[in-house]
Amino acid sequence: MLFRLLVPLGLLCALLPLHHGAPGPDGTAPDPAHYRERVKAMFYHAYDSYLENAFPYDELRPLTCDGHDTWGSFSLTLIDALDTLLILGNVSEFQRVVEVLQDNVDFDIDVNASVFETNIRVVGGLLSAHLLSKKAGVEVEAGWPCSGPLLRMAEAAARKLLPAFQTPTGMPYGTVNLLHGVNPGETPVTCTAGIGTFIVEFATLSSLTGDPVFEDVARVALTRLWESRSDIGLVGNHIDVLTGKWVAQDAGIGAGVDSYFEYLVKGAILLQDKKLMAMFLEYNKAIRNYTRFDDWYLWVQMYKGTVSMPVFQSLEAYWPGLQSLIGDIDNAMRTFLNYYTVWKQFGGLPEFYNIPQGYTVEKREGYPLRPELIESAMYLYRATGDPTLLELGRDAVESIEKISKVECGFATIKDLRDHKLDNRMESFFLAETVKYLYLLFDPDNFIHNNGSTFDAVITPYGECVLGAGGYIFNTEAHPIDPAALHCCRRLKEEQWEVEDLMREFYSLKRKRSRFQKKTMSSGPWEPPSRPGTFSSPENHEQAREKKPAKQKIPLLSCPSQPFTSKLALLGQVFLDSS
Ligand code: DMJ
Repeated sequence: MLFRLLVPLGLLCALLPLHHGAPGPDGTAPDPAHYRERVKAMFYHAYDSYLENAFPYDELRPLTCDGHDTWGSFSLTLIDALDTLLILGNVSEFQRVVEVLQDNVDFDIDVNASVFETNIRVVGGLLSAHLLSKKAGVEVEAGWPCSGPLLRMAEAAARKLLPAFQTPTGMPYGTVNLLHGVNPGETPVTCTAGIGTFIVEFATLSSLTGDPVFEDVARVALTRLWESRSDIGLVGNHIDVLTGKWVAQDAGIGAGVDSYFEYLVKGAILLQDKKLMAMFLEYNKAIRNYTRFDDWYLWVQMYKGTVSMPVFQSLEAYWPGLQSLIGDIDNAMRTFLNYYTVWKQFGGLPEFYNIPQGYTVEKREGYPLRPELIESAMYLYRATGDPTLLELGRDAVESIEKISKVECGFATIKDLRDHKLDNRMESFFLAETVKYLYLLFDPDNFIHNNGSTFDAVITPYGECVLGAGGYIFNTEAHPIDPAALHCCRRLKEEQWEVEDLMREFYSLKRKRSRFQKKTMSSGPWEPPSRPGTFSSPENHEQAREKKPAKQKIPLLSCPSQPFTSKLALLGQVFLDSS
């Protein structure tokens, strides 16, 4: 029986009892039921408007009530919003959209796309929706979750990204043409996050499809980044993927780097990979030593550790959530509260905030409805039940509705000082911001499952457990069921089995030819009575006992086993009955 009992600290945190509805400091905790409805209404205000005014374009333009392509030409908002539909309980619309996407989205297009964004939004969105399809009542095909239309789409999109990884360092280019591959003359300078943010989606793809190429390229890129860290253990912001030289040497936890750290932790939990976690913990030490001041995180020179920018960026607000995943709740709360003061000051998080001056930074006064602080509030509320976290949720709903709601959706806030708006609604608003808000106020959502319920699914490779919880959100908030990574294992194991047989075959051949040479030189050759046994009669006996035992393992069977839901929380296929 194959058990993986390494329950990560973060998961334990997620299982802690919560104290819903406890009064806040002012005695009035926000009412979760009320805010659930408000968040739902926000979602449909934006989503319906996208469908009506912008589909099939990537994004809605909320001020002109039309659409435009931004990150490709993928109907991106629809892909990004799909799993949010299920989280809000709308299975019929989920089912409809699955059909719509199959009919409308094509990746054979002459478009220069961001490798990073296509991965996190398109591949991540499709993978997550694929894995949630059954729960959403989609009639899945035989072989699901190891096959299915959304998985094929995710794979097709990811294959379009693979040429970007063909560099001398294995670190990918930032942009790829979906039809022609990497453009000649493409800049070789990629940001750190654009190199280290693939393992969650790509390892999931490899596990489901049986093709190791995705996980392999993601791991090579991670290893190269790790090897490129400075002597004091920090990474910079941009690197030349042809030479491996750092081009921008600012080290911090925000823009350009953020999801690299996030994926070391999430990759470690998803894959139960201690090496990835060890890398993160090393970085964490250096980050704390050189960049942390009073629970703020600054930017420093990666080789010297000297402060280069005393700035907080709104993208950095994912950090307390990440800290909570490694069980560092106290530090997480302190940093969260620092960031929350900035939200209170402006009714949103400006892109950059000058910490010593306590004010926005020129040309970075906007708030494009980002999710990060709300994301951290959701994780921390799961871990602590502290009502302050609901208060941030309440403030977010109130201020987003007040400042950014327009007739055709929600508009990016161009400047938090005067509430001027921009004609843009990024797809992450429906993928992340609304989703994390809803999950903050919905303690009973299936996403928060603590392993007390689950679905046992029969796959062509045996029985596996799905939907037991422990979901890992990719950096675009698309939840991946970690159990799913074990459902299609047989594909891999079948490959290994074949490789073993090949190895055995060739080693026999080699031994036989050696034997032939030997016997030919010492006398007439006779075939050995049993292949592979050239010596004593005992060996003949051992081989006779060994061979049938090996043959007893059928290549494609996976008998079910009794199990407990808690142990199955991270999911696994039970391989034999012993
Ligand atoms: C999203 O696309 C992802 O969360 C990414 O990691 C960072 N930027 C946006 C949200 O702010």
